[in-house]
Amino acid sequence: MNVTNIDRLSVDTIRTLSIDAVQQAKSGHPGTPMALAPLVYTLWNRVMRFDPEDPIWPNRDRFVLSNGHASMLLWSVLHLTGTRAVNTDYERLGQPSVSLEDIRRFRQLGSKAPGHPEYHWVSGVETTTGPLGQGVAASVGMAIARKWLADRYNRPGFVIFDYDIYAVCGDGCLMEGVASEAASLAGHLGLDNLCWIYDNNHITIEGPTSLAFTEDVATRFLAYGWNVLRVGDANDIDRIEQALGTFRKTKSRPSLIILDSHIGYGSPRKHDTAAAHGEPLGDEEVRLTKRGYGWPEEARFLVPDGVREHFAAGVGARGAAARSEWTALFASYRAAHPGLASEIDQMQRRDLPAGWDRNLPVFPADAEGLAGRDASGQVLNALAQNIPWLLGGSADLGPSNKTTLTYEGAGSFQAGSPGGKNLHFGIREHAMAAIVNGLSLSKLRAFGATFFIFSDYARPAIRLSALMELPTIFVFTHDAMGDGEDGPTHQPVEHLASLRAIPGLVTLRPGDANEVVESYRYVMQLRHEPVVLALSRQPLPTLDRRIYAPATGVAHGAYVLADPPGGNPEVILIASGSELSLVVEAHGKLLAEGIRSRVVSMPSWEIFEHQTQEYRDGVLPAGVKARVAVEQASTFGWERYVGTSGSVIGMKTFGASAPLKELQRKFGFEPDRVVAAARAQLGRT
Ligand SMILES: Cc1ncc(C[n+]2csc(CCOP(=O)(O)OP(=O)(O)O)c2C)c(N)n1
Ligand SMILES: [Mg+2]
Repeated sequence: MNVTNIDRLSVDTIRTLSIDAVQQAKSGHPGTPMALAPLVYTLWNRVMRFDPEDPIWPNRDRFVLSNGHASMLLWSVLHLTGTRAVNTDYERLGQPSVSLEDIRRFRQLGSKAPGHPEYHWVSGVETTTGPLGQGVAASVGMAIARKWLADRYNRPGFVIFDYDIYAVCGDGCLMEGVASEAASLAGHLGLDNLCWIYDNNHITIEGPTSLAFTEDVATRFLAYGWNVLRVGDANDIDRIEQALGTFRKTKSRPSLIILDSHIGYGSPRKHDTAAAHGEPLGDEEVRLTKRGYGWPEEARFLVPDGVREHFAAGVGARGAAARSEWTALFASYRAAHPGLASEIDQMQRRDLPAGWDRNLPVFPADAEGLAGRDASGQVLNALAQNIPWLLGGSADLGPSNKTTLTYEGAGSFQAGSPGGKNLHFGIREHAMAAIVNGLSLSKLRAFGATFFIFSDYARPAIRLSALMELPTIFVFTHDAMGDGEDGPTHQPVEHLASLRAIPGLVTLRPGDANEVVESYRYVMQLRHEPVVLALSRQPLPTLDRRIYAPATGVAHGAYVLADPPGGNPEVILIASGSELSLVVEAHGKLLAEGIRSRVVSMPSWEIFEHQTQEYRDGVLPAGVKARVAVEQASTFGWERYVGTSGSVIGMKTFGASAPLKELQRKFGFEPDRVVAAARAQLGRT
């Protein structure tokens, strides 16, 4: 074996930093970093093309720690490699991404060594992990993105994108369904730039995996079409390096490296036990473990001389050389292919290309109208032609969601056609959302689609997109009872309320075709916020904007669509989506009765909350207490806008299977109900 002292010293530095940080924090997960230190060391210092001076260099290899509880592995290696910080304006800063002081303050407020890897918080973290399975699933999106980027931008003599994606995962990740969905798709797509390394330690929190996880993982992945490799000793760094080399030579298949390891390696009493998973070793055990490693027993947070230099000579030198070679290549690429080079620049900064909103449709007034999903399909097709790196797809509902890009040359993303812009996620909503996150992390603009009801199947990844501050786009159609005969299994009720509760996520439920256009116009300009678009299945009347306020009001989240003659309203009707035209009709009836109503279109609570107090007071004047909100969804939360004395016409039960007209009658979504509620608000019954 070619294990030198400095290899061993570097590995044990990762181990002991992890042990000390967990011990100091009195919380955390020491066992897995102790076991996987040789893997992370080998991958980073011998294999990965990553320049610590520039952790956002576009052609770097990606490292995903899907078993995010082992975060000390990442904090150790980011520290030891001297990885530099980057700010939100993509500027490279002089200071370290993770300092030794941060590690001393592991899991403390403000430390750059938090409990789990957090993308928006620490430079060098490629994706937020902790909810098991999400990291590996997002890595599939990264691998798809890399294939797409290479197809579009590489040219003869110019290999601009050839990076690889490495993801480390444990038993937990591989038990999670989202990982199975993602692995199945990765196998189908033959993503040979993707390598998962499975920490096969037979331990989870409750004890040995014999309690609940006895399947043959290798056979399962072979069945998915993966190349499966095995390393029988997690301390054998040469064998690990060899397996990683085999991955790099493997064509047409993703690779799974099954690494047999021992959690809590080196701890005399906790080795191979669940006790090593999630609690500090304890002072006495720390001493014994360090003694076993041949480490000074009393030293804390020790980085021996030569270790940082060793990382600098390994990953540091290799990464710097690769990046400077790439930078020179990119300079000549810019001369040869200026258009493509500037696309890459814009994409990296999440800028939009000139003319990105060219040819967006304008819909004429039409009582019959158009379904939200149909308007969305037209807009997406226009945008995808204007923005080369806008792509996406549906979880097998493209024809229903109207998200299929149908223009000449849009193409289908497959192993043999990696330039296609239509992704086919199959019926895998959870993986779809995680993959869309992975595409967004790779700086593509990506959307994923399904029925609104099945947003539940994608919710954990939607939440992470908000936590990571990624501009992912979720296109959810069949947003209410317009689904009709499909019945309560397909009729969303609580979904808007629950998604509105996710911090940082923008929800948009446009009320007619022109509001759909303006929603996309707003969405495309976001850089750090994910969006859920809730769109109707059924046609919605296209409002006559010569009579009503322009749909550009969508950019304020809510706007006054109509007022009584001379203004000065006495009652406010608020609606979103399919209920907008309903309140417009009620407004007409109220005016005829001499009741001065105002109509507020409110497609997005969150965007409205971003407006100035003055603007919000202008739309919802405090003096007008008589208010009626109408939305075919849970009434939960509408008190915020109608007050405790206001009226909300919404859903308090599940829906039912019946034609839409009957459902509207049964659940009260009719103009006369709105008129009655408005009268009642004014005390005129
Ligand atoms: C979705 C999800 N469910 C549960 C948890 C809580 N949890 C954290 S680690 C863990 C056990 C993971 O076992 P394994 O992946 O084998 O990790 P090891 O203990 O071997 O490091 C669990 C259940 C989680 N983080 N995410
Ligand atoms: Mg395990």
